[in-house]
Amino acid sequence: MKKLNQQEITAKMSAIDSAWEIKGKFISREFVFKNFVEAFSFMTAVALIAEKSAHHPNWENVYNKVTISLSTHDADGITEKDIDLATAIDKISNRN
Ligand code: H2B
Repeated sequence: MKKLNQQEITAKMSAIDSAWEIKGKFISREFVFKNFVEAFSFMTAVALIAEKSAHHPNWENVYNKVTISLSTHDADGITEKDIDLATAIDKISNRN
């Protein structure tokens, strides 16, 4: 999977939620939920998709907040796989 250049990243980011930000080699977004159970159930849904697509998030959970950072380790940067996972994550977060 080929690493996207800055211009490609900017173009592809117009298709995902505007809350995603470029942070170095990652695209990153914070999600805020009502409580820990809501946050963790979101993480469970994301985990299943990540495992299915063999592409996994870096993330942090503090009570009702989940911060997700996506990057492709194998490419040492942001690829189409990160955009695809971000798209799937946005869909999950819009379910409730
Ligand atoms: N996740 C992420 N975020 N980047 C990768 O390069 C990556 C991964 N590689 N999950 C996958 C696993 C690879 O190691 C396996 C063999 O598919």
